[in-house]
Amino acid sequence: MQTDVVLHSLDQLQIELPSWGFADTGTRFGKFFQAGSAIDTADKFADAGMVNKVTGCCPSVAVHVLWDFPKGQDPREVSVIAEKSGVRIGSINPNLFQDQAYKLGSFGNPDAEARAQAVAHGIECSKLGEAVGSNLISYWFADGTNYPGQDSIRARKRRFERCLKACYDELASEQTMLVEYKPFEPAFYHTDIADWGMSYALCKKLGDQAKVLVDTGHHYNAQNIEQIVAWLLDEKMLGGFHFNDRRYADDDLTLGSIDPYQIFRIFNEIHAYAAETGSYPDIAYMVDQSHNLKPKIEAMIQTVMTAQDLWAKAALVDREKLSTHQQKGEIVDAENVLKDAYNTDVRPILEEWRSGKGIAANPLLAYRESGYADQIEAERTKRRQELGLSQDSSYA
Ligand code: PSV
Ligand code: MN
Repeated sequence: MQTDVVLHSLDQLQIELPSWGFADTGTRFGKFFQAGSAIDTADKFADAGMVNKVTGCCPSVAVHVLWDFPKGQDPREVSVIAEKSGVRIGSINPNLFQDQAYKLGSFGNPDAEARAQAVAHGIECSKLGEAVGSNLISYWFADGTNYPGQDSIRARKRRFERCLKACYDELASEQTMLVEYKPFEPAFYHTDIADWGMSYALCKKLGDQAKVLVDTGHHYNAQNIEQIVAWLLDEKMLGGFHFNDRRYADDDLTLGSIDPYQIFRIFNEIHAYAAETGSYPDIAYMVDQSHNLKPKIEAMIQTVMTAQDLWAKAALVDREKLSTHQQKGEIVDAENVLKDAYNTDVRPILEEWRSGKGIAANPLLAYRESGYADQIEAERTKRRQELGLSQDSSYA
């Protein structure tokens, strides 16, 4: 087994956690509350810090501007809070979907005033990123239409081009704009950036600082995501991932819970690219999950452990052997090279990597034994009472 190769590859996998994964959230039908859920941004960082502590690979937290930066507070104070919990602020996520002005969209809205508001928010997010030392502005749009004829698809596309450009032009030189796509929801007839090709076309027009973000849940059933990843890598247009799994739509299930082999195949493309070019591409690996039923912190640790497990397996693919079989058209053998790697038990290597970092062999167990869950349940229940908050008064 090529242990060194895997150990080195694990050092490349830093996974960003979403601040919105620690607060009470739910489906549009209702929420099920957890006593230990985060009340405020400091709680979210503390919980993310705990996940980072036991996994050793989650040093940053994605933030949602509207939910994590209370109006009037100096954003730098928010980064100080993050640092106290042993994490830093990662990608900045503008919120271009909750304000009433966005009923007909943000960048695609037929109303120029609504578009101007959206652009101003995008620019504000880049400035905020600069203030807190974040280089990633991650755009997701709820934009689209619900009915044929509701708006001109091409006119909306051009509005998007103009608005994105206005935000892009204000990026600091070290910032990257990530553009996420999604085929449907909340818009149900057409989404303005429905797939990777649309995101790619927009980013290409903007310039080198714009890249495509692949949310694994934002595809139709049976879509070959690893092919999209391979193409984007080859075109140097892959900026980041939002990790989750899906069975039907954008289900935000735990990574690899439904189709772990798919995640393995995606990671395999990244390792193949690294083997060919000599270095790992600069990609932001981010979780986009918000658990309603599972205990939130445990679910996050489970996700990170699954990502590492599948990443390590994919790093084990024997590239030389694979290439030889591919050249000779030995299809069964080529496929088996992938299967052999996938079926390898990599837990001993993961334990070795963790022991090198001075962390426990089993992060989930370490978390359970830490007593953190009991502690935050008691403390946050008491704080809710003191503040006179009902359970669903958390920010997000
Ligand atoms: C939308 O479904 C999405 O995937 C976007 O990334 C958002 O930023 C995130 O979920 C949280 O709303
Ligand atoms: Mn996402």
